[in-house]
Amino acid sequence: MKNRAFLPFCRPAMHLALTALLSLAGTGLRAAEVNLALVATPSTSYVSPHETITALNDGFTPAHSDDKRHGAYGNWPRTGTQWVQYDWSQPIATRRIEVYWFDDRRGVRLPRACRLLYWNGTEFVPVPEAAGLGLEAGKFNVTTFPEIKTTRLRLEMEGQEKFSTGLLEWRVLDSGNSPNFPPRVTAGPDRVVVQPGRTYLEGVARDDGKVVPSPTVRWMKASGPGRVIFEKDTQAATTARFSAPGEYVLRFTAHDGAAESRDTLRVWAEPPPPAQALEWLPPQPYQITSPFWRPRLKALTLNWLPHCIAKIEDPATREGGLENFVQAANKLAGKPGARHIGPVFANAWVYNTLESICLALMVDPGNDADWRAGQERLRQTLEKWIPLILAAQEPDGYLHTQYTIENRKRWSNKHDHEGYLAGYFIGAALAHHRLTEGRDTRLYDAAKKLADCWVRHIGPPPKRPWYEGHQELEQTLARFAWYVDHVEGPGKGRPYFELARYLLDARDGGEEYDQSHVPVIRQYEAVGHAVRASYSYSAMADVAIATHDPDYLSAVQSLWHNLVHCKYYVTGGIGSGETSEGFGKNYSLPNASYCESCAGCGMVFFQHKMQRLWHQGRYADVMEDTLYNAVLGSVDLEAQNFTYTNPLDSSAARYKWHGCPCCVGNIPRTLFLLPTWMYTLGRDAVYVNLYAGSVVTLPHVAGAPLRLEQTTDYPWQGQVTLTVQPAARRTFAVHLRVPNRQTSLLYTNTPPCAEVLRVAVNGKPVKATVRDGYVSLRRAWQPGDRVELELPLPVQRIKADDRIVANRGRVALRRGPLIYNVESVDQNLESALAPATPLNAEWRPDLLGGVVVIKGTWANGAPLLAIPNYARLNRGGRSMVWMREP
Ligand code: FUB
Ligand code: ZN
Repeated sequence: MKNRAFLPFCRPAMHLALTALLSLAGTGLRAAEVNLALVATPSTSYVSPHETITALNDGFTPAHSDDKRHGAYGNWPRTGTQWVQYDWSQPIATRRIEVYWFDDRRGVRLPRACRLLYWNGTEFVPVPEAAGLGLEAGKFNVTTFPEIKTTRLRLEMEGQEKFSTGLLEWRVLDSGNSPNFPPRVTAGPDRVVVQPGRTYLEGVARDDGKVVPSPTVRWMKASGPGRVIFEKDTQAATTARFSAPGEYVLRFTAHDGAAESRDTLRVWAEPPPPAQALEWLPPQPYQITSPFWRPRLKALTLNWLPHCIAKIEDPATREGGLENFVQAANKLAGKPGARHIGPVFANAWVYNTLESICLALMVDPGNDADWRAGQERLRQTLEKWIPLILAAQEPDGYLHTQYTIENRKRWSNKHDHEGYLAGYFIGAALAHHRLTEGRDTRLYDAAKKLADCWVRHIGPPPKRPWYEGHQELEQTLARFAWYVDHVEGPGKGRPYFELARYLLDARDGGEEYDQSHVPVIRQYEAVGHAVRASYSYSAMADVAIATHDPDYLSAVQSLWHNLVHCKYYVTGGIGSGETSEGFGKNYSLPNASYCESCAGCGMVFFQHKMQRLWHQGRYADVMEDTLYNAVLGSVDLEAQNFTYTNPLDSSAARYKWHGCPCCVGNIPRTLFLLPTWMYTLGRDAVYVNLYAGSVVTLPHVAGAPLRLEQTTDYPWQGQVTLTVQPAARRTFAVHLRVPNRQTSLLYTNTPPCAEVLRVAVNGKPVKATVRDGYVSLRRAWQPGDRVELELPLPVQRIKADDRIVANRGRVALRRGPLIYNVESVDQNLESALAPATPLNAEWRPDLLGGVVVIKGTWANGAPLLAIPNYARLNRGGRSMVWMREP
């Protein structure tokens, strides 16, 4: 029936006779034509999370039906009838529309029928005598009809059986009787500018082209403490500098000869960071005594890594593993029959697991015999894997098993993860070199050979200009450059850093999806795929650390602000999943969130570097939240199962494996790097960013190694003892982080908590002044000096910014760094929690391996029990962060 209803509207595309009118360069439009779609508001029955409705009327002229350079509208995986619609603020008059269908030859195909409807003031009715309604790929399908006047047009499309539909562009041409529309203007995202740098302004003014063909634009200062110096205030794309620090509002105005529109953006002009960034602590042996972390790391060693190893070693694993290296080596040896298994990035879990093994072997398990035996098994794996992996490396250093097996043309498809895999390999090699204290150079040498291969080939002409679709090599090369300098002497790592920077600087003219839509230094809003974004921002922070380039400083600071203050989940997770595995708009944070585990890892890397750059605790605040919730919660308590996504409201159990196992090795490598996250180093200073019972030796503080022993039951209890063990008496500063539990402006906690209850040295209380999130103790330290610290751990109620629609009328709970969940196995989740109800923390050794729970009473009088978010969904049922308030 449905099909028949469509038939009258679906005729072969009409070929319009070309008029003598000139074409507007690149658009296919003729000079006198006005595309009213540009000033319409688009909507739809459904848009795929990884597509966008705004692609419909962005004025782009696609080159073919899968040309997604400017995004696409698609309704995958929905099938059947779907619609897209334009709304205008005043009635328009039209006789013609032009439609460019989207067809990716996969889930989205050309429709089998379409029809055009208009709003007659009461309802949508078919546009009479519509001729055309073509369904052809690779062109604008023109439909003409006697003039209609309306405020809304709707295009319905009927998909082919099993397939979804989509459009790249939909134009609506003015018949000459439409009114003039004022321009639609967008000033751009709010941002930070690090002084004395500039900000890149990219205002957008879209007009119907009436009165004058294009509007005149102007930038001006609306408010702010100093002068604003625009490079050219009459250009939409220009730059601005600021004479004094503070908050500014800039106004962008467009005038089309008759009507004017305006939009504003905010700029925070901030002072530059300290001249010297803090150093990182590379992987190295450590003891973990923390009652909280010890069982976690042990379970990863005894359960999770062996499980990953078994999957990777099993040639039947459909996602691919070690077998790909065997096959690539066969190919290199000229043996026939090699074939590649799994996605193009199938080497990733091998390398991440290899790195995790190396890191797991750096943990001193004390006298735990089981743990030691587990490490011994990991060591054997390492010895088995290394020769197999190295045999797959091509003679010139290139390493990517699918490329070798299939003789693919290198650096020809940015989505093939060549750099992503190279980066993960180099990271694993660095960890292995640290594990063996430089004695075994097999992987290190191979990593250099691989990096050198990239350095030889990739770069500005005469090398090959290139950027990678999935950033990872960028941040690893920056780390590797530092490490090579450290191992081989200053300057030896320089080419690797330069390549890292080049790979970032080369991004432009691509898509938001992989953060290549504009040059990275002009990116101020977190967009696209969240893992790629976090790796990209992390690598940008590396460049900022090494160069203090003002554009890089402004960009990373702006991205941090946008991420943390507009797109950040209270668990420290990122990526709502509203775009392909990526971000939605500001404040769009549905609780059925994506929050991929790899994106949590990327957040930790990014925050760590921002802390090194700015020496401020707020970055460690975010890092701690992400580590204790988003990342730690991605494996279950026994480390038998993991989860790819980390929604804040879910009934989905964790699982053993995934069709895209990118996170399986990334999670443990991030957790095993705990000492790296805990400490950052100044020349005569150490920053204590995290608290965990452990013994770690820092290679140099005030010119000599420094052993730090933390004794604490944090995060269950707030007392921390830090025993400082320099080899001999030395003067340096110990900066102790005082956590601020509400660094993100999206969330407000009651009671607030950003203080320290007590600081003492050798039993003597000292005055604790908190600056930039740290209490600083500078003195001549003797071996055995003891610092005591007491952090408050109140139960806090969290309210979300009202712009987060999903959490209106809801409340969440926190204690210390831990966010809490309520679970259906303990109570009815439809109940509400009244604002004044007392809440208490209680240690429950019998529950979930031993946790502090939060207890209270629901509004209906039933008992409330909340457990830490990381321990969620270990007992089945549903688990959620945000509870209803009455
Ligand atoms: O592309 C490699 C990884 O696969 C990404 O980081 C994940 O989001 C998944 O798409
Ligand atoms: Zn992942």
